[in-house]
Amino acid sequence: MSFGTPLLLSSLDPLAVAGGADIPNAITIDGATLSRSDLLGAATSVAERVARAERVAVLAEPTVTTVLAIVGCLIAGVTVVPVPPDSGTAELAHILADSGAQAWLGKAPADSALPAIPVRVHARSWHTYPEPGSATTAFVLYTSGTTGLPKGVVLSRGAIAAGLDALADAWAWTANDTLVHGLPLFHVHGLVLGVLGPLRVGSPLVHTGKPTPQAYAAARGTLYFGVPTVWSRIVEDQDAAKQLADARLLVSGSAPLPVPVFERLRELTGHAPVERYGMSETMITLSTRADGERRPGWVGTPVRGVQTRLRDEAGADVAHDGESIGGLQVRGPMLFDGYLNRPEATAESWTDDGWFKTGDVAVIDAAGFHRIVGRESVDLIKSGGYRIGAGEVETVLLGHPDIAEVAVVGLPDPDLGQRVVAFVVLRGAAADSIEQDLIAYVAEQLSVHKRPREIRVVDSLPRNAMGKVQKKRLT
Ligand code: MLC
Ligand code: AMP
Repeated sequence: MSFGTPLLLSSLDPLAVAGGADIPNAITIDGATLSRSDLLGAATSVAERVARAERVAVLAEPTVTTVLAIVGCLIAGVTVVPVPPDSGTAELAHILADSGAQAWLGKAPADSALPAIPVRVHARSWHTYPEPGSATTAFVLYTSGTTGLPKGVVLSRGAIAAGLDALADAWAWTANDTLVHGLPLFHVHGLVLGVLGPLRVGSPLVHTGKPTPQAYAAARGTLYFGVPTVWSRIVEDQDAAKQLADARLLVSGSAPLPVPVFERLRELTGHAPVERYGMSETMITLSTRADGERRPGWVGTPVRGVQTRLRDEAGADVAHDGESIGGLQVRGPMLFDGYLNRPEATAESWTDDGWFKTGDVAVIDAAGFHRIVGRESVDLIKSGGYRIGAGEVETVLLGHPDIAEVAVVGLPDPDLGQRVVAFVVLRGAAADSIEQDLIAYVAEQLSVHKRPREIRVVDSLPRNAMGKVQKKRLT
């Protein structure tokens, strides 16, 4: 292993495989298991096909093909744009145009104008490629902002390597672990931590498809990743939860873990979950530690290499006294390189002295423990761990002929944390099925997880004297 080096995936070095370090069950996904040497041989064959491209799109279904496409690109130094497999037409068109992806690698959506480079699951190559430099872009990950279309987060190999090594340190994650999760492969959590993490550490991965309580229980791993919705569904299924007692570490992140879920998980499994905090732009910057305190409602201390601070609205320092609230700013080696094609948005997200403004508000106590209090903007919604921009959903709904005005908010939800609710003012009488029609309309344009769960038809939206919608009054 090579912790501390900037060489992403150096533990996939063919010499290690030839030297007897093969792992028979390196990855299990979609019912198939690949050994490390199979994975390496097949991914190198992908690398040979794709090596002349600069940037390719991968329809990130949880399959062997997706894993091979991504690892092949990492070997060849080609940038991957992971695309949510359920992307609607508007979202897909934006991601392809903005990213400049030259081709699909693996499966392509129907009717796509881009060429597709096939991934041959059974092909093998043992060619060796020089390790691309750590400044090479590994991924452009699309993520929603408060307004406008999703922005492409440019993540380098060096940032990913630093981020993964810091987590291996915090969680005492080693080749003796078996990681289990069933998260999507187009975000930091499921893809970077959940696929590249085990490859770098050398621990087998079991991807469960959907992250159901039964699948988590059956997988018999040592290390489990989940968003809070996954954990809250697991504690509802006592039998499944009790089967996680043999695990080493249960890790929650991507959204706040409700304290009652933390407590119930501890009761049923005997494990206090590790909570960690991150963003697409920063990877994981805060975590409780395998060997440290786990405090319900708190996300722990900075991981290796990270510094944090709190600032008030005027930019002044906020005390680390466990009570004073401020905007959380971070810096460290796992941060992104900027938003693709968006120099202004990139500049706005950094302070003049080089700290990244997370947009989250937090408190820090005297021991350096952090609690995330919420977000600065009501327009970024977290539902089931997915980040959804209210503005993006509003823009789509305003394109529907029956809608005169719309405000999209995230209302508290016991299962999803927040659920997407659209308050709409109609232009006139509409069909009885208008609510279902509008939900389906959003799913056609964006990803299905961005659909409102509820549509509420209202006569008018609450506005202030300036005419701005007062979203806090929409409950
Ligand atoms: C959903 N459904 C709807 C609907 N929304 N039907 C009608 N209208 C709507 N608005 C349907 C679904 O299609 C599904 O149908 C069924 O209802 C259940 O949907 P669900 O409640 O959404 O459950 P599920 O599909 O199981 O999804 C829950 C979940 C998912 C937790 C599995 O939200 C998830 O995978 N979240 C992970 C997000 C994530 O990885 N975030 C990380 C970001 S990175 P059917 O027919 O399919 O059953 C990051 C950095 C960090 O944040 O810190 O990690
Ligand atoms: P994303 O870019 O999808 O990774 O979303 C990042 C956002 O998720 C952060 O800015 C936080 O608002 C939220 N988040 C991630 N992890 C946590 C956590 N452990 N607790 C609270 N919020 C979290």
